[in-house]
Amino acid sequence: MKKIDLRSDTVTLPTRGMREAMANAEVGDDVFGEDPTVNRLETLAAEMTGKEKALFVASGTMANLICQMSHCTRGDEMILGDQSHIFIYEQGGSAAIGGIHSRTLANQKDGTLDLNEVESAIRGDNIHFPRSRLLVLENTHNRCNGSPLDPDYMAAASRLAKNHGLFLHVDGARIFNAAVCLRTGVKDLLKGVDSISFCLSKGLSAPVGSMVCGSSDFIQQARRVRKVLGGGMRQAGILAAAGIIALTQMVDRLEEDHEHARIFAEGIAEFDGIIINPDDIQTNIVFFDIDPIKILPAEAFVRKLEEKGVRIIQLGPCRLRAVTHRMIDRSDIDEALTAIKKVIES
Ligand code: TLP
Repeated sequence: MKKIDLRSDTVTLPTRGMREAMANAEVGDDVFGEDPTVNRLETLAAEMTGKEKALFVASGTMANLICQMSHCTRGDEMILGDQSHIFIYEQGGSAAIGGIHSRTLANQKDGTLDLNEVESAIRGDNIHFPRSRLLVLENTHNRCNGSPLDPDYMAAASRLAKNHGLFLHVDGARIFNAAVCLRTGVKDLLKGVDSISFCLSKGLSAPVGSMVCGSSDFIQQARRVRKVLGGGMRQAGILAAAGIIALTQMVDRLEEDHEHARIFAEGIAEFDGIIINPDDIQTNIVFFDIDPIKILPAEAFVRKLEEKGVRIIQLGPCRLRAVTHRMIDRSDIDEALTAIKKVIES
């Protein structure tokens, strides 16, 4: 049976062009800075984000941790959203490995933090307090329906951070989805940002890897942190070759994923017992709630849907998520909607 895998955009497979580029990549030892393909990818990522330098790393989780540990020393505090990936899904590595204290604020529905609340959370100089050092935003915001944070908000957050001597890090795992959705340049979203991490291996379809971008000094420190985390790779050009294709050929097509997500959201909104406002869906992530009385408990719903060849994931007692990506075409969306209808009716 054909599988329609909507669990995540991380399931995208490399394209044929990526595989060819990987097979033919010119490589060297990247810990010595001698891998020409990694160097090309890093130059490209820095250019595209408007930062001085970039660093190729193994994953989004590693990228975020490297950024936190490059900005903060042990005992420093970072302010971040209570729905952020860093806070919820990164095993508390900030504290466990980085010794960084998390001050969480409620994410608003659109993924932003209330900047007045951020300002109130910044600590004064007091021997009892940790030092406020870092503000973290997520763009797009995964758990807030993949919402994009717009350039005005990003600029306001950056001004606030600067006025109070804080660094601003953006977990931009899906920053290209944000830029495509808002029809703006990634550079415009990141103007006042000190560091950005983004993933090559989600909608952009590379098999492995994330980028960290920032100033030259910051990246020098990030390179040290990557090494202590065991992330210094050797002939990594084999992976970077796919990353170059991800950045040069895969960005514009993200719009198609957003369109599919929108059609899917509008489709499921028609079903009694599924709770979603399709207007909340702007990029490729569709969160929705299921009424366990009218339909089925979420776990059973996911299981029954999987029996029909459609995979989604449960991310809360009644909360489900479907993500569109390159391996999903328009007919898959229709098939997924038909399968959901059948499960509801059965
Ligand atoms: N997100 C994954 C899961 O971990 C939930 C997904 O399927 O969405 N930042 C954000 C905003 C992310 O969504 C993710 C991955 C990461 C960082 C971590 O990236 P990886 O998986 O490369 O460590």
